[in-house]
Amino acid sequence: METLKPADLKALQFKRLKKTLRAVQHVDFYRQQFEKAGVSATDIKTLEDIPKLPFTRKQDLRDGYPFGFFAVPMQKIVRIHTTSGTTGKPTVVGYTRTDLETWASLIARNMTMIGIGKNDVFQNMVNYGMFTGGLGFHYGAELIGMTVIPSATGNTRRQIEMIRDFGVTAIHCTPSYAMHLSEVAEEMGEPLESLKTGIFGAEPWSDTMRHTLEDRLGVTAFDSYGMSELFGPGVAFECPERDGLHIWHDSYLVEIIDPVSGENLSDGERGELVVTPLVKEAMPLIRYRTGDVTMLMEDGCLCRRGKKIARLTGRSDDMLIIRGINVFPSQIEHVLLRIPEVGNQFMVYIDRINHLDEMTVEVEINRSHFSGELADLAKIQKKVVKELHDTLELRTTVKLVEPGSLPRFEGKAKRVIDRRGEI
Ligand code: ADP
Ligand code: ZN
Ligand code: K
Repeated sequence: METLKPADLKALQFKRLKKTLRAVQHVDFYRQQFEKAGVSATDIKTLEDIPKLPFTRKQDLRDGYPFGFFAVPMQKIVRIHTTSGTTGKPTVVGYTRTDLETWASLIARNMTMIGIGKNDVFQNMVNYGMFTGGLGFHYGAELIGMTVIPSATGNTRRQIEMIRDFGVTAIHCTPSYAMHLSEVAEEMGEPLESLKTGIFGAEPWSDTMRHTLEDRLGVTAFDSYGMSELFGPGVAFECPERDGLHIWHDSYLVEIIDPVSGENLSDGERGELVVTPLVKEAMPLIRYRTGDVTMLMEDGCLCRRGKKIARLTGRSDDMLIIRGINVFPSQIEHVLLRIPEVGNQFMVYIDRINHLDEMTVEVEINRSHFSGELADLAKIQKKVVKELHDTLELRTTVKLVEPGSLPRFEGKAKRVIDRRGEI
């Protein structure tokens, strides 16, 4: 699949697209959408006809809650997961037995690509419940014969003991949790010598964060991208080049669109990722608008064929607008990670005071860079305000707090609290 010649890949994609178009005819929503748009499956004669098809939005899935998007009878559904609900009510996804096998093999492909396999001991430190990252990675890792430790989340000290005692070589968790893990390991004086590979995903993280995690955990860090609507993790993954993520074009048809006009963008242009999965049985989707921002890169990776996508900087709806200025939480993270006097955990509060947006950033002081003098504290605070201003072009209030006092996250971090809507 990963070395198919472009013409053969196109033929396969088209065959699978046709099958998907037949499958969605079992879903009321699609029958209505196709009728509204005045298109039918027979109008799609080549892959280039895709823009004729209507989009599917997250809101459509919410409206179809719980099982409105299932294209097969319930007897054929063997598993249900939900999205994390980061941006609203969680939506439901269903899987047939074949879906579960297909999903596991996609993850196995990713892990094989970065060179881990049978000889590795893999600790999967994410939620094993409704979140797709737990069972998804579990089955993928088992399929390639890794020794899997389903440690899930919680009890970080115990997680660290297991890494040490079981000689864990590869871990999977959110980048936020990885940061916490490294702090606790440091406190315990555990060097985590066996670790080699870190797979981090489920939320945006910067390259600065990558370097910090690699330093602190002694791993090579790889980015993993996915979403429940597209099975879960396993959609796109960094290869050893670590310059963009390979997305499996035989399984996912990729478009990048202008989120406002809906027009298709060219390679190298940043926009919203739109995906038509080609291998889903229980819940096929057409032109699913992921809400995630990326671009298609040129097809030139040293390791395998196919255009990669750029790392995901955040969701189109992550962006905060503070006094008219666009701010991504990842920019704040980037600034703070570069300042040694403060720690890596932060919280952002946004309030509207006298009709003006006010942003407050709380960050922990780094004890090893703090003399204990009050004057020193003021100096550090000034520095953080200035560095944030240089990057964001926005004046923020900075509160320095005790090390260890800010929340730590086991799954996806929620670092931004927008209180502007509250009375
Ligand atoms: P929810 O959309 O409710 O958070 P999911 O658990 O399905 O539910 O999460 C999928 C979303 O997580 C993606 O749409 C994307 O916004 C984010 N995400 C997943 N992996 C990454 C990654 N490697 N980089 C950036 N964002 C990611
Ligand atoms: Zn590659
Ligand atoms: K720092």
